[in-house]
Amino acid sequence: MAIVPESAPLSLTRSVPEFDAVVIGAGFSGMYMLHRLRDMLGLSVRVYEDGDDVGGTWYWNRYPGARCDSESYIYCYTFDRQLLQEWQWSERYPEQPEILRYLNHVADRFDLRRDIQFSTRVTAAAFDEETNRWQVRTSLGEVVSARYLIAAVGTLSKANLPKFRGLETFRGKWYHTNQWPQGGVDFTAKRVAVVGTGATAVQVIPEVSQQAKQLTVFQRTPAFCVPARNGKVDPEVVKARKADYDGIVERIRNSQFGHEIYFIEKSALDDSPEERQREFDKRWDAGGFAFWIGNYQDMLFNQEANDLCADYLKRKIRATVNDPVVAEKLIPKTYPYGTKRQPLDTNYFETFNKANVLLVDAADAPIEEITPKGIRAGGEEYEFDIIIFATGFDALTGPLTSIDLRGRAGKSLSEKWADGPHTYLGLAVTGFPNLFMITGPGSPSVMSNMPVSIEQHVEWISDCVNYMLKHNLTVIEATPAAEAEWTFHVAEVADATLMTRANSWYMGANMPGKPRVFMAYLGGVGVYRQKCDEVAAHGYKGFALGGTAQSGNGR
Ligand code: N01
Repeated sequence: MAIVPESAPLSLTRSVPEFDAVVIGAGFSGMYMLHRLRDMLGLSVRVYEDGDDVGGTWYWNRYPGARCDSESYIYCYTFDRQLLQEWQWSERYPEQPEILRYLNHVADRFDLRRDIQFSTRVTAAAFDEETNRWQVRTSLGEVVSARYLIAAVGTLSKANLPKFRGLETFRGKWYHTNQWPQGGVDFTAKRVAVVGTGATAVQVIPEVSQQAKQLTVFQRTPAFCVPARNGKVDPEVVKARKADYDGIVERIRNSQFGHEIYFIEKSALDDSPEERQREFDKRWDAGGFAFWIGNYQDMLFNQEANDLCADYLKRKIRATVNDPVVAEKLIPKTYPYGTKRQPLDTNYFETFNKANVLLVDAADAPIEEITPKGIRAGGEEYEFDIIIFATGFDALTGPLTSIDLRGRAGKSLSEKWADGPHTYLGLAVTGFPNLFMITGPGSPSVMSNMPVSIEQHVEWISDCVNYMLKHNLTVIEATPAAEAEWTFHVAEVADATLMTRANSWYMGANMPGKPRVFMAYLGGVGVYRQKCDEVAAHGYKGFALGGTAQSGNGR
């Protein structure tokens, strides 16, 4: 291991271990990236992972109720048909321990761990323009060099813990949902606060309310929830799906969002109120994302159509919550339906009927400070034994800019993205040659079923690396024109929708000072895949390729 002082400029650090590729992160994306590069291309790969085992998102997010909102039969790798046949999911929506077991199984099956260095964070990486290689520094002080640097860092991996005054004075225990203790937390006889009401809190709140003596929820913006309707899947359905995986994979890869869920191909305004009610009921009863991404096709484009969907959900809240004052507080009023990520719930609104649950409207009474005893909001002090921050993430860009990534001329990614992410296809960044991002900003990413987008990116990147090897090339970089055109396109597609109207994490609006930019590509998983394939088919159009293996220090 080459240990190099933190002060030594990375670009001047030579004589260090060399790899063909360094992959940052051993979640869904890093694991598959390793398999592709090592086992299919025969490259030397080092994966660095902050956690002490594989799993990424599913390693860290162990909070009570943690469960995936995509259906299990498609929330998995599809690259190995045998694996698809072998693995049995126990429920419609897989819960965190089960997904972690699955990822461990994959790590064993493909013997991945021997090339993953755990408990090691990549802290910095700099591109060396002389050798066309990345110099990578880790939290252990180790420096290695790699031709390719692949950020498999996840999109929701940098927790957002708001800077609440006085947190350090709190005498109880506090946790962020993203950094949940391995052994779990016992809420028995405890007074518990949950801050936040996003998709995570919606899973946490009903669970904690069952154990805690008293649960107080601090809500700044209410959520439009729909029922998950989790449960066992009919064995006949499981069998039919197993028999049809080729068809399923084809359909999800070419879909809008990576699910087998499709918009109703007409306007909500074209149906009579009775027909609309029937369509809404059907989706409400089906549970899951059907109400969100399987609704009328103009729901995310037309405010009038959107209002019809929103009104249906508001009626459901009023019908579920007994106290009309509480119900009104729980009804979203400040953003169009579906423009924040759809939370799926199991008894979320019902939870506010329980005698031990209190809702504090943090929009009217903002959290002022954390005190030794609890939380002061709206001039009142609430006392707690435990505070849970379900306050989300510095999404998409945060995990990347929190690494000191420096491209040509030592320019940092944070500087480059000061006014929002600029990328080509969400895969590459001008000025950062040989760097690839998996599900980066500007790709469908968080607006899709993640494993579908992850597999597409991993396969595209490994095909690209293979092309470089075959053509004896050592450097690939997005051209400024291609990057500018793509970044403009991502924005124009988002601007045509209502999605930009919410203060969502998709917009960076949850982080004070973060530029307000819609960060995912909304053109659809299928359309996007075609565009990426065309780029590859045209010799990586929009990229400048160069160098030779001789000039560039081996492969
Ligand atoms: O985070 P969020 P999340 N004072 O940002 C509130 C994925 N996920 O962890 O809306 C008071 O959505 C904030 O309020 P506001 C999924 O993609 C996946 O819940 O900003 N409140 C909000 O209510 C999801 O979208 C699964 O006004 C403050 C909450 O904290 C993403 O993770 C399951 C505050 C944060 O909500 C993030 O969800 C769960 C403050 N200072 C989650 N700061 C799966 O299915 C923030 N808040 C895989």
